[in-house]
Amino acid sequence: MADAKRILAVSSHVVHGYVGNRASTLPLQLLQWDVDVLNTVSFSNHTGYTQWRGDRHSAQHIRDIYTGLKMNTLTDYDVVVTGYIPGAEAVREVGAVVQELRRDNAELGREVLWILDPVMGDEHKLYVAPDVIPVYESLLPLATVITPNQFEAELLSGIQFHTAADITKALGILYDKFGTPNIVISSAVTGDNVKKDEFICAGQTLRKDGSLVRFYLRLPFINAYFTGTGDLFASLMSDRFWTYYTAAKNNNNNNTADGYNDAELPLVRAVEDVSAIVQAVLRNTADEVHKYNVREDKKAAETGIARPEPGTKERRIRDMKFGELRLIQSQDKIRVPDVVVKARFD
Ligand code: PLP
Ligand code: PXL
Repeated sequence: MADAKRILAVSSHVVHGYVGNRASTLPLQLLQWDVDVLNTVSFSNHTGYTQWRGDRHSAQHIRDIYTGLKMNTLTDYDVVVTGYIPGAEAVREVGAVVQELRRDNAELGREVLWILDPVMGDEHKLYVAPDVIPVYESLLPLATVITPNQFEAELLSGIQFHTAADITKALGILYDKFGTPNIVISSAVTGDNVKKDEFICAGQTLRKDGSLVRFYLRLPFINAYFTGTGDLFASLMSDRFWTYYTAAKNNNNNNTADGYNDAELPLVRAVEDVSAIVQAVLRNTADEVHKYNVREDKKAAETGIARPEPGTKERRIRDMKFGELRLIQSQDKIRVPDVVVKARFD
């Protein structure tokens, strides 16, 4: 039997639905990871519903939980993935915890990868406190992989994405500012030179010789907005990047600069796999949402009782739960992705 793969997932807990750690845990377990789950908040549901109850956990709570793990020598992780942490102090504490556990592991000759999803907002809106931004800026240089979405990449680079060239420019700026060796902008939609039915996932990885490789995937746009997609993306990146990175580390018998062709670089292969899985989950989810809408429209026509107007609170309360990611229903695609879109290089 292969050694156990251990990951610490630091993100939100919701009682209902699939965001944060609730979007990460099942996929990682399906991929054979022992997942340790450190929750940064405990909410009834995600905040996109606009109404929720529950608490944020303090920086002290996060530290306490880590201390308990450490007392029992449970901190020998292969990977840490961090996501939704809505307060600056808590982000700072998570940063301190990751640095400490990396130091402890390094003493034992173990490398701990850090997949850092700088969760700050989406769709032009910040959904964490603004003082979280500088804390993330201080942590990005320490991460192995960062996975900002478009909003976060624009915020951190200071570049608005009007064209695909802006995405490339932002990747360069992010590297100049933070030096993170692996950067993935999980999804971006630009105005003019991208077809309406596509979006871009773009990445940049540092080769051993110090050069940067940039790549992008043009993926079919699924016309629906789902919460938890970024969390799913980051957790799957943790699995795939670790897998390809570890294989690359253990195999140096190739003749290119770091033993790999560009198309075989760990980040490139990871992004291809992860995009395929996320697309499959979103397609399943969008199909179910469509069926739900057809059903509701039919019911409204039959009963003569109209559905609440789109955009109203009443409609949101009714519909939101049908937009939760269909993870359990997508487990075959999570285990074995169907990669059809390959990376292209600038
Ligand atoms: N770089 C990035 C990040 C892109 O997204 C694209 C196109 O989508 C390009 C470069 C260049 O694309 P093309 O060669 O299709 O013009
Ligand atoms: O997917 C980001 C996210 C994670 N966790 C919680 C959220 C959100 C976004 O709304 O509310 C609790």
